[in-house]
Amino acid sequence: MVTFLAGGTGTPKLLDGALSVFDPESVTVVGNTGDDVELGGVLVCPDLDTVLFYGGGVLDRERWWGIENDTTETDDELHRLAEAAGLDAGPRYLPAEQQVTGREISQWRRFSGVAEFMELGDRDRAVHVTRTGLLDEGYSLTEVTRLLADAFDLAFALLPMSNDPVATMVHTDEGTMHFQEFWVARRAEPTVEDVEFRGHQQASPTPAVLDALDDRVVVGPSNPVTSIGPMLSVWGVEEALERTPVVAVSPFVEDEVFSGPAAALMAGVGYEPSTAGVADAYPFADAFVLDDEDGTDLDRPVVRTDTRIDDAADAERVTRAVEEAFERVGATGADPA
Ligand code: FO1
Ligand code: CA
Repeated sequence: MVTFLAGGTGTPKLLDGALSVFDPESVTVVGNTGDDVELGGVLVCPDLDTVLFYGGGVLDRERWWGIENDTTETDDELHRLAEAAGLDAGPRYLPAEQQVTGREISQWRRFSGVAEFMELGDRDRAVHVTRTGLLDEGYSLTEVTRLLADAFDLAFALLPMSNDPVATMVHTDEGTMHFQEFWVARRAEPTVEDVEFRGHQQASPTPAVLDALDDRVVVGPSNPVTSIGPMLSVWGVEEALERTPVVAVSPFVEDEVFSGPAAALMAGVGYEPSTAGVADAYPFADAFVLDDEDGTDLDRPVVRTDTRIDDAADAERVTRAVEEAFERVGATGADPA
């Protein structure tokens, strides 16, 4: 059995190879939910959905979010209406009342649907409407995610990190904003001063997540701060990772990051934006997979390979390196249970 911690695009890209190296039935993916937003009355879970759509074979692989060839008729009409009515198209926060999920944290991640600032495709939106409807009926996010995984015929298990809401808030020189406002609306332009996982003290990992963290864990080449950080902020998760074999794949080649805002976010929270900083952020990791061209000296075992992932063959090569790293720390592929 093997568990992947996933957020953003890094780990989903690795899964593309992992699911041909590992038996999909032995794979569990734990998804970040710190990026989640309530937008236009529906709960959007970008990091769960990227894995859901990947596993269902419908992911837009150009953007690594949303559904391929999705139409945007509803989104287009929302923009037409807002413009015609003279309404501001920026992110519009809403008050905490009338929350989608009935929790206080909603006020930090809840946005109006007026000229929605994130594009939701029509099929994508159907997933959010179903998810939100089920949550309103009293299902947990874990149960809802399982039902959606069934609907998309996933061959592996997909779990949200928690049933409790956590909101990744970015403190910048232009004020504090939700991660999606920072990333989508502001294109990561404001200077990051700190990152906070609002609600994390009240959030707990689910029993299913704690179970999955008893197995070997792969931390994919996701952004350590906003993709993996929210999971680590939840009580008990780091402790569980201390106890189990963990291999992490660096999203950096020394101080060059493959994609996304990881460097600015790491610097903002006080980690060196580099492989050395990733190792500092993951004290529980027992071994690392680094790029061939990454000469970083670490205090833990390292397996090197070309870590750029552009296709399934690349992902398979990196997964083999992950397997080798597990062997290096004495964790075999056999299920000890
Ligand atoms: N990213 C964008 O850059 N622009 C968007 O309009 C946008 C919409 C969107 C809708 C649903 C979804 O699941 C993801 C979406 N993303 C969009 C991606 C998302 O902002 C990030 O890639 C993740 O949150 C990072 O992990
Ligand atoms: Ca460990």
